[in-house]
Amino acid sequence: MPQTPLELFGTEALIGEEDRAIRDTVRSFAEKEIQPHLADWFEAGDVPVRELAPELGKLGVLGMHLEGYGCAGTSATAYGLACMELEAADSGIRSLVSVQGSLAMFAIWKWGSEEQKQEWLPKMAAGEAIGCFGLTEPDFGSNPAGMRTRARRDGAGEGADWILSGTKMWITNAPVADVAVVWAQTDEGPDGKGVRGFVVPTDTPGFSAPVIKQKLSLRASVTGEIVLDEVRLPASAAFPEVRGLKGPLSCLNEARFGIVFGAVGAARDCLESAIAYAASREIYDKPLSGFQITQTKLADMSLELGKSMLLALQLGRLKDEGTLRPEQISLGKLNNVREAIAIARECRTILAAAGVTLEYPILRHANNLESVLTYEGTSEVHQLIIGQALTGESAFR
Ligand code: TGC
Ligand code: FAD
Repeated sequence: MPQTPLELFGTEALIGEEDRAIRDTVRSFAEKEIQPHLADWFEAGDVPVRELAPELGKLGVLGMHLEGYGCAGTSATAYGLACMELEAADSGIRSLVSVQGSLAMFAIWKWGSEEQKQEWLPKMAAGEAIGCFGLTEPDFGSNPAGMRTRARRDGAGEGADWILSGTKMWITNAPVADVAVVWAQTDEGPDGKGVRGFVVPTDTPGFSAPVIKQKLSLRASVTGEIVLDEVRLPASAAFPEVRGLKGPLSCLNEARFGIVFGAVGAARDCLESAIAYAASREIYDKPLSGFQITQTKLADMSLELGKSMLLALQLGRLKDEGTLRPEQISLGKLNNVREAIAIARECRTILAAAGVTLEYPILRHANNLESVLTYEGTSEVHQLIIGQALTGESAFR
């Protein structure tokens, strides 16, 4: 009886009963409610975020690893496994959940005032309000310290309104969001030290979020700009305490952790599809799966997939213990996305021509993974974070 790649590694035994039950529920939802629509959503370059979000809210995955305010308070590993199942469907769906739970909700949960938490978190957990997270700008992606978006006080004193102006770029869900967490430079410090976060309702005058069209990757996800044209906000819109880049970077830790697991899901789906295809495809009167070259490819890919899974579970264990460090998350994101994209491309060769259509998920995953390789810190940025941890020297500048 053929084994699945992860069975070979016996990783199932490393997952606790409760985490496994959550994982199975998410897998079943993804298979029934998401998978059947993906080819159409991807082809259309659109996804019905407004309809999907309340369903994901009922499933309990929006902000699932946060405590209180309507969030489920699961383990970090359970959150990772949920990301794995969602990304086995499509990276765009995992992105929706990452951006909502780990970026927009986490930012408010970790850094927001009690008033901001009460106002936004319960409806975001339910999927009734959609959030986005604006850090990247047209000229500043890897180096957010250079951001040009400005927040200035209109008048003197802590009670004065804020005025925001600038442009954010490549922002997942911005065109459909109800609330944007926007990071902006203030005059409270130089070189990124004065960066502050703002909770911006998207119906505030001066806020607009045009859609970015013609993406060839992450097509089942809505991406937009955020244009802030003298957006006036009350003093209470700012996160009260946090200053500097550690505000947004702390949120990225959460989303990057989800990607460590998510990439395994995309790779697993590719490999399972390739194994099934190779068994059913006959060449030279024999199943493709019976040829040595096919088996060598499958063996090497199953090895990398299993190693990625072990790495994800180890990082999950560290996060649940409360000891996970940012450079360890970088190891996971660098390895697991790099290997997932290699697996997706190799699987595509097994399907040959059939692999270039949307009938099979493989090239859709491969194309999506190009975005995953870039967002939440490019591979090069993660190499430099690891390099800095190893040497004590920053090679960023
Ligand atoms: P650096 O001088 O090293 O640090 C500035 C301040 O931040 C603190 N810090 C962190 N805090 C928490 N978590 C981390 N991972 C942190 N890394 C750094 C640091 O201690 C310092 O604090 P303080 O209090 O001393 O001021 O910063 P740098 O300017 O040299 O930046 C280097 C680097 C590489 C860390 C950073 O620029 C970086 O990560 N660049 C990549 C940008 C990025 O990943 N953007 C992602 C945007 S969001 C997105 O892509 C969403 S995609 C959709 C989806 O997720 O599905
Ligand atoms: P750049 O920073 O211009 O990098 C260009 C090249 O330079 C890369 O190869 C990079 O690795 C390399 N490089 C960078 N620094 C160094 C260095 N020090 N040394 C050597 N090489 C270096 N952002 C958000 O804020 N919110 C979102 O919701 C969001 N969603 C996204 C969705 C999609 C589909 C995509 C594609 C992106 C999204 N992003 C989002 C933006 C994403 O985080 C950025 O694209 C990413 O951080 C890289 O920035 P950049 O594209 O400007 O590349």
